[in-house]
Amino acid sequence: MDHAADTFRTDLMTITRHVLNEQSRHPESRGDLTILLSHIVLGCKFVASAVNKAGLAKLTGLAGETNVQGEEQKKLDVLSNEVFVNALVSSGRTCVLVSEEDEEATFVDPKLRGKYCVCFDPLDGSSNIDCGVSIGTIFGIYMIKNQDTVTLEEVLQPGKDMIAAGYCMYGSSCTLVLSTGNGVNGFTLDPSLGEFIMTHPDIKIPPKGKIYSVNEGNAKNWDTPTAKYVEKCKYPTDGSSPKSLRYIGSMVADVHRTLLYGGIFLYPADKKSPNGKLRVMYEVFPMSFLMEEAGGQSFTGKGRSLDLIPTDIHERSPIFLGSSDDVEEIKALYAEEA
Ligand code: AHM
Ligand code: MG
Repeated sequence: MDHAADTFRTDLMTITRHVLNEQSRHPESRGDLTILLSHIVLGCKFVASAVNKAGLAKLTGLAGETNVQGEEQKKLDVLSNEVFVNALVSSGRTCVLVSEEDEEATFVDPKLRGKYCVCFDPLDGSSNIDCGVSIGTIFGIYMIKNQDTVTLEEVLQPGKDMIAAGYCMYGSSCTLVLSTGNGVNGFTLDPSLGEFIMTHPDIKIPPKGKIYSVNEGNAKNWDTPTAKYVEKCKYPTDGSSPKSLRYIGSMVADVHRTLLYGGIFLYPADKKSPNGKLRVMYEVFPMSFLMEEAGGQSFTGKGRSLDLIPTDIHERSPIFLGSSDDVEEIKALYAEEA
């Protein structure tokens, strides 16, 4: 009898093994995406470790903190951006980077260029950093036709053209959720091995959920369909039970719960912010890609989120995403309004 196997899982599906398996489904592939993803994974491990130590190392962004050497400490979001920029550039597989932290897109030195464009939010959920609540990294990957002549216009592609997307949540555990266009899988960082191990194979969102997630503090400025929808969540008229409200204020954590438990996450437009708050290229698109790959839907109030064609790298859009039946309801309310 195999006693070791009783106590330990000894055949682990690491994220590297999974990505290599995916690669073998494309015999023409030269492994570039595999290399790029391994650099992103390294970035996530680095940021996870910095987030874990943040309180101790005084990295959390309390303005003006200095360390014992008297050097100014970098804020965690600035540090995370540097980590990912370095990881992506050094992969030799990227030509353009779009980061929430950088006003302009970064065009990689021609000598280090590869065929991918990566859009990312290195540390999302800024209001939760200093109090130790879950935060995360979000990324989306596009292929560029010609890396030597790439222009900004080519970077402004609709979300449906992405070839991979994912997020890493720095929470009670560190979880990386990834899709390369063939379903969605979740991996949890085993700190003793330093490896992401598959813990959530082939994630499918339940078709209908019991939770809605929105910043209700903005309700005074909502449009009619959003207001009607949230009213229905609280006072259903079809005899069903009211939905529960859960809102963390970190998109990665709110979307992760929505993906696993079902329900709907909303960051709608309101009178003060007609385009909502969340950014198309590195928040709305990657999360919408994952949601659709898991069998859910993502809607902007006008149409499918992944059909948007951004005109600016930091453009915003309203977003309603989650269980298919729940998103259908909000779509119907917007259709009534039209
Ligand atoms: P950030 O990029 O400044 O961190 O803002 C994005 C975050 C999302 O993680 C979250 O969904 C949203 O802002 C919460 O916003 P609000 O505080 O308005 O509810
Ligand atoms: Mg953000």
